[in-house]
Amino acid sequence: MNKVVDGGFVTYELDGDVAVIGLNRPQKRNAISDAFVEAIAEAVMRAESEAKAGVIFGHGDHFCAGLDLAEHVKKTPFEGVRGSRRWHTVFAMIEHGAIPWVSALHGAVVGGGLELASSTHIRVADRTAFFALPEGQRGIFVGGGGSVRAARLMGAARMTDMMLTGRVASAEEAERWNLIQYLVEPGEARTRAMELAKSAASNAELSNFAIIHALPRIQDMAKEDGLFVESLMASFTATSPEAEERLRAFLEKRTKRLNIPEKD
Ligand code: 1HE
Repeated sequence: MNKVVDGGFVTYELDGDVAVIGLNRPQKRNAISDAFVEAIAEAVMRAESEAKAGVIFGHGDHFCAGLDLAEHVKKTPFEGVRGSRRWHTVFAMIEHGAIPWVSALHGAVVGGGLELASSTHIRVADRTAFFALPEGQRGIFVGGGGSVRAARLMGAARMTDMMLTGRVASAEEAERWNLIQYLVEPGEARTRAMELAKSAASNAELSNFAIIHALPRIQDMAKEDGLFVESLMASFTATSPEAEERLRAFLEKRTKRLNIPEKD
């Protein structure tokens, strides 16, 4: 494993093909300031240049308490909208970049923290995780893509409830609501996220690219358009040299079959 680089707001390390970004402002519960957003952007760009998948986790007792409210309180309306647009750009680098990302969640996954997690492709939470969108209580609105990404994961009705009433969802509720895909025991989120990221990193890069770029876009298309784009992506990936080699490896029994879970 590469040495952990502590860039102030984030730590960065490379574990094989997987880049690991740690949100590193635990004394402020990993609240995200403007400089913190830039540190995330820098780490994501570095990961894209040297890794095949990435993991994002939080140092300390929480994943992330969202927007840095102390910094936000002093902003003009124009600075506010520019700040929100910058969050959109940086989180889009995660969602529609070159590699898949897995978030490992524990403790507070709140406001902008939930928006960050929603921009990753797979969310793993341990049972200490709790999810909230207290923007209504703070007199603000989501600004890091939550109205698009988090609402699509859990549905607008649940998100409206969370924002209007301050409802805090448990990790178990988050799993039922489709906010997370994996629920693990306390302290195990990062280990499971690493396993999943390593698994994704072993796929053909072109397939991963198609999965993270085409699949979400197809959800926004009319049925016939979606099917047409699917055919293009299917042909584009299947005719690549890597696909040919991987298909041959399967037929010649040189590769593992499915990861079928073992029964207890
Ligand atoms: C913060 C922040 C923050 C903590 N900005 N400083 N997010 C929220 O409304 C969540 C606000 N935070 C909390 O509700 C709690 O801090 C937690 C439940 C996450 C954790 O509680 P706890 O008891 O462990 O910590 P604490 O004592 O509340 O906080 C420790 C310190 O972190 C304290 O500073 P200190 O100088 O008094 O030690 C807090 O002020 C500081 N801190 N959270 C600034 N968020 C792009 S739009 C997105 C919109 C949003 O994200 S809105 C949701 C904002």
